[in-house]
This record gives sequence, structure tokens and C-alpha cells, in this order.
Amino acid sequence: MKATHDAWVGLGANLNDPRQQLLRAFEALEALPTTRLVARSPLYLSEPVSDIPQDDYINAVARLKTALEPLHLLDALQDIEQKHGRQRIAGVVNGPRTLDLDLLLYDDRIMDTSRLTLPHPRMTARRFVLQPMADIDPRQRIPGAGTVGALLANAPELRLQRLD
Ligand code: PH2
Ligand code: MG
Ligand code: MG
Repeated sequence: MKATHDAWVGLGANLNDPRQQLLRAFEALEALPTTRLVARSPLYLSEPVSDIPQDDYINAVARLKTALEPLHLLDALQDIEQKHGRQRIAGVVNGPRTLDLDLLLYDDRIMDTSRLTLPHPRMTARRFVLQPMADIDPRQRIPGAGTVGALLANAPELRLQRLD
């Protein structure tokens, strides 16, 4: 297997036993074809970033080595979301969810299409993404934005509690 690409995935959930959702999602990522889960962050309890009142989230990130191309990896992530009972509600942005898997980084790829934007456009200001990434590698570069560690130092405050 030539799993040569370096991909980072953000995991989030705040419905239906969110901690269990994330643990199952790590297993599903591990089971993807031509893909290895090379690192997983601790789990965090985080305050929702949303205009809609909702429960706290469980967040984490995963680092993969994969031979899947970005859009195939995205298909695979959305497939896992569906299997976890994710329902997308038309017109509702940042609503509660059983499982959200966001492709954050794929090598140093920059792209902006209707299906996929890389790097993930909101990752540079979200502590619930940057903190777990920093636990794995604070020197990781986000194309066009700098290192995870530097971005974390400047990110807006957010209530975040490490769970394990
Ligand atoms: N995801 C969102 C919107 N707001 N807030 C937290 N704390 N964690 C998330 O994963 C999250 C969010 C949209 O994907
Ligand atoms: Mg998201
Ligand atoms: Mg998403």
C-alpha cells in the first residue's frame, strides 16, 4: 500500500452520546482502505461556536496517511457521517450534529471548489481544532496561515476541557 499523503481530520459531535460517536469514528477512520490512522488527539469538551443554543461538543483530530485522493477521502468521511445517523438540515448552519468529520489539511494542498476547500476555511481561528492539532504537532504548517502553535496562541478564547 502506498499511503503517501498526510491528511488531518477534525471530529466533532454533540448529540447521541458524542464521546462514543468519536471513539467509533476513530475506528471507522482506521478501517478506511489504503489508509492508516497515525495519530489521534485527546478528546476535548468544548463550548459550541454557534448562534444556535446547543449542548457542548466533544472534539478531537486525527492524522491519517492515505492513498485516497482528497475528494475520495471526503466521500469516505461523509459516508462515515451518514452511518452515524448524521442529518443535514437544509438552511441550518452550525446546528447540533451526531458526527461531523471535516477534512482540515491534505499535504500542503490549497483548493477551493464547491465540494471542498483546503485548508478548511475556519480551522485557523478555532481552538477546538488547533488545540488537539497542537497536542499532536504544534509545528504543523497550515498553508497560507502559519504554524498550528502560533495560530493557537492568537486564537479567540473558547472554553475547552481536556478529557483524557
Ligand atoms: N462545529 C461546528 C460549529 N460549532 N463548536 C464546537 N465547539 N465544536 C465543533 O465541532 C463545532 C462548533 C460546525 O461544524
Ligand atoms: Mg465542522
Ligand atoms: Mg463538516
